[in-house]
This record gives sequence, structure tokens and C-alpha cells, in this order.
Amino acid sequence: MEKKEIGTHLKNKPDEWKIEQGMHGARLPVLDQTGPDPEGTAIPPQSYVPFKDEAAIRSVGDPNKLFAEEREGWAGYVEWEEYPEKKAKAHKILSSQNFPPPPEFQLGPIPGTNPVLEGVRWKMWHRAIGGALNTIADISWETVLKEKHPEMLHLLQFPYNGEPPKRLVTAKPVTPNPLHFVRNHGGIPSIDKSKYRLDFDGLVAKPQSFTLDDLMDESRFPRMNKLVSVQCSGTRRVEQIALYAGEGDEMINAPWAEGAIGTARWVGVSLKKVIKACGGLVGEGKHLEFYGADTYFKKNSVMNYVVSVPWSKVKANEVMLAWEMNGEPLPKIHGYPLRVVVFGYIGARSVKWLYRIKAIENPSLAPVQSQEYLYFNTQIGKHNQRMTDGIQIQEMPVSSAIMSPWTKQVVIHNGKIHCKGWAYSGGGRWPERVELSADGGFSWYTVPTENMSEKHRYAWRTWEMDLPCDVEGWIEIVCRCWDNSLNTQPLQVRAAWNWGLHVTSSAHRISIYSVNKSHEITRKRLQEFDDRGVPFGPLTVPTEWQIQSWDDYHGYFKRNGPRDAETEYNSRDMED
Ligand SMILES: Nc1nc2c(c(=O)[nH]1)N[C@H]1C(S)=C(S)[C@@H](COP(=O)(O)O)O[C@H]1N2
Ligand SMILES: [Mo]
Repeated sequence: MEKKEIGTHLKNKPDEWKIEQGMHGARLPVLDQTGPDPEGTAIPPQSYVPFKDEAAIRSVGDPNKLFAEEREGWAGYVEWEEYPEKKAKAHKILSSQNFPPPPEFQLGPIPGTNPVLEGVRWKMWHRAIGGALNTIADISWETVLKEKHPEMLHLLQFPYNGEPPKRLVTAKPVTPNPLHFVRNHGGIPSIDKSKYRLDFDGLVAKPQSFTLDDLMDESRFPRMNKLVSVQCSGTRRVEQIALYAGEGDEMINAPWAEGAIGTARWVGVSLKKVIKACGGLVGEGKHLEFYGADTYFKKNSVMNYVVSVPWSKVKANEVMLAWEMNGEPLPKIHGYPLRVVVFGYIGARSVKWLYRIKAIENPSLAPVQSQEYLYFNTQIGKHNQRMTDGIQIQEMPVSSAIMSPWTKQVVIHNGKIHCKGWAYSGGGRWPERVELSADGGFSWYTVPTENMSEKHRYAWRTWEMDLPCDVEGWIEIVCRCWDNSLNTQPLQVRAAWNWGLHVTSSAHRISIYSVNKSHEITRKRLQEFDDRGVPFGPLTVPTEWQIQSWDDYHGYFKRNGPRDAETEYNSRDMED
């Protein structure tokens, strides 16, 4: 008989069990019950057959001329919005070739690397355009290494997305610059301050430009100095991903944890005053469109990073043009030399490397405003979404997070678990009360006010608390915040899950294994581990030694009766 290698005659794939159990969701075939019976076996990973029409690409022209630096002293800035023909040429280059598919990291394991994701396609896109963008990925990474803390968690190498590790997120109520999270959609431009200018146009009475010195001239514009938290709408996205996958990574939906929020003291001028210096808005001018010098890629098209905010927000002096961050000039990576800081709004409106402000009639049609950062209903997704199904995210809702302990952690304590975290509310509201529960959200303890950092209208509050906890074993610690308007957080992630995986503002839940040393038996048991020099963790490793003496065992049953109810087993009935 022919010898067969074990398993080769089977149809099953080696990882079929994992696929069946939903652990490789990306390889599950779509089950179309409206069509013919499906095969039922796993689909292979996405294949990629490279294609490149060199002739078509060459016919576009010399990238060094076409996509040259726009201005002297502005490296990495290609102007797109003023030149539709240039956009068309870039589009031709990008659509005359293909690029590898984005890595799947939601329906399978998230890579255990740092950087977690590399951004291969973004690097390729920038290089494919060439010109001023040719080496921007390398330059940007050098800037990361120079300006950011060595312990940053790099979620995406390029465009750079990074957040501090949990233990550093709330180490200080004001985030040190090297630890402030970074969310980029493109490369980092290098702009010479002396060559900098900001242009105002559109529906303003007197379109004009300002140098940085103009804006810094206190005889023209009063200084503004504010402590403001900037929060990315992707903060805590990893909790939505863990539950249900959402929009893939066309828009680089990095698996952010709780660190995509940072608080800084910003110095600059109120945009309102500068608009006034431009003679105010005219006609139907009701929104201000901000232009960033970096290049943004979407569906084979290129553009600058553009968003808008309503005039009402500007009028309330809640939009700052900032050049200073915590007493230093803006770091390059945070928008040097000038950025927007929109108080209480989603971070996406706080445009970095700002070069132009245009007054317009309606909210910007740029993708970041109208096609992305949309907050959908749970029934909206890949199968049915329209732009108008989503709420364009502006003011951020009340939110909070636990930074210590960490989920799945074994915590040994004396009846109180020390917890730390942050709480924030957008729209000019602030955390008024933070509450913790050690029982999944049935009963709540208030974080004492003296354990919270100062109140500020536009900033988070860091907090810490000894949370009473008598019980042992797995418990769920939950944190929620009430802001000054008494808004609070949905209790479950699912309640606010959305296709874009934005604004994970539900009460933050962590599971920890409570070991309460104030209980005598627990104290003694831990002592035993200590005496034997055996580590208590990992929790799941069985203990090597006998946990109770046989004397103890027999004594117990003597005192309390045997295991079974036949208490007269050995009595006279037997003898009869
Ligand atoms: N020009 C420009 N501005 C930008 C972005 C960008 O990619 N380009 N990202 C935005 C987003 S989504 C966020 S959350 C904040 C992050 O600011 P930070 O990197 O200084 O923390 O910047 C915003 N401003
Ligand atoms: Mo963001």
C-alpha cells in the first residue's frame, strides 16, 4: 500500500481549527446564503500580483520638476490644492501601478513588534510620487527618533503614529513634549521659521499673509496661553478592535490604546483676532478651512491635509494658532513652526504645519472632514455606508481610562487596589467626578477630589485612588467620568461600537485577578511561595507542591462529617 504522509489526504488546512473558532477571521470565506452552496474551506491570504506601467509613468514627466518643493525653506511641502493638473499627474502615476494590500491586523493577531505596523504602502506611495516626497519617510522617522521619548510605542512607522506606554501616559498632569502622542497622515515637513508665512483667503474682507513675527507682535495680537488636551478620536480603538473589526486600514486606523491623548500648555494667538485683522468674514463665510503642508493619500489621489471648523468655534476664542508647546517652540513633529489647536474638538482639526486658512461657506469637502472621522450607527459599515450616515466628529464626549493596573494583571493588595488614570471631556466641559467600580459597574466609589489634578476648562484631569476590594479572583474594575454637565459614559464598548472605530468613550473596563493579602489564608499562602522561592505568576502555572496536609484533610472530615450523605454507612444496619 502507498504510504501517505499524515494529514496530506485531508482537505483541512493546518490552522483550520483556529479558523473555525474565529481566530483567523480574515481567512473565513464569506458565507453567501443567497447564492449557491459555498465550498466552506478557508480562503488563502490576500495575494498580490505587482503591476507597473513604466511607460505610462514616464510619460507623466520628471517628478523632480513636477513635484518639487513649493517654497524655498519649506522642505517636504508639495502644494496640491492650487494645482489640479499636478494632482491629475500624481493620480496617473499612482493608478498606473499597484501596491501591496494593507496588512490585516484586526481579525488576526496584532503584530508584536515596535513599530507595530510599518506603513509599507505609504512609503511606496510617497516614493512613487518622488520629487520632494521621495525621502520623506526616512526623514520623518529620523525626526521621531530625535524628538520622541525612546519608550514610545510606535503603532505605525510611517506616517508616524505613536503613543506613550501606559505607565507614562499620566505620570504627569501636563504631558512632556517627547511623550505627547503623535498622529500623522503623511510625512513631516521641515519649515524654516524665517521663511514661514500664513496665507488667509476666501471669504475674508482683506486676504493677506502673516509672518510668524507678525503673529507674535503683541501690539497687534494679544498672547493666548492655555492648557489644552488634544485627543485623537482613535483613542482606545484597540477595545473596539478586540470586540469587532471595523474599517480596515486604508486610513491607517492604528490600534491606539489609551495614550492617544496629551495635554500641553500652548502659547499663540486666538484665530478670531487674526480674522479680525483680515477685516472679518464676508458674504456667506461661516467656516474656516485649515491647510497643512503634508501630503495626504487617498484612493490614488494626493492632496494636502485639510479640515475645517465653524466660525462660531473661532468666535468663542477656542481656536488658537500656536507656536509654543510647554515653553518650547513647537517640535517639528507637532507642527513647527505653527499649528492650530482647537479646544475641546477631535484632534484631527488641530492642523499642524499650517500654511493657509480659507474662509468658506460650508464645512470642508476634504476627506478628513467629510469622508473620514465619521461616527456611524452600529448597522452602518462596508456593505452600506454613505458619508451622510456618519456624524462628522467635532466636540469630543466625556471619557476616561485606567492606566494602572493593566487588564489581565494579577494584583496583590491589602484590601485596596491602587488605581491611576485620566478623565477628559470635550467641548469646554471638564471632569467633575471620576468613579471606580470593583464589581463590573454595580457599585461605584468616587475618586476623592484631592486625588485629582486641577480643573481646567479644556484639559483632562489625572487621578488616582485606593479602590476598596475585599473579593479575590477575577474582578472587573470599571472607570467612568461625569463631566460638569453631568454627561457620563456608555457602560459597554458595544453600545457605541462603530465602523470607523472612532471615539471609544465607553466606561473603561479591565479584568484583574485580585489577591487580597489582608485575608489570613492568602497571606500565609503567598508566604509559602516566598519561602520556597517560587514566583506566584504566571497565574495559570500549576503549583508544584501539595497544598494541604493529609492531617488537615482528615481532621476536617472528622469534624464536619464525610463527603457523602450516607452518614450511617458503618452502623449496625450493615451488620443486620
Ligand atoms: N497637517 C496635519 N495636521 C494634523 C494631522 C496630520 O496628519 N497632518 N493629524 C491630525 C490628527 S488626526 C490629530 S489626532 C492631531 C494629533 O496631534 P499631535 O500629533 O500633535 O499629537 O493632529 C492633527 N493635525
Ligand atoms: Mo486623530
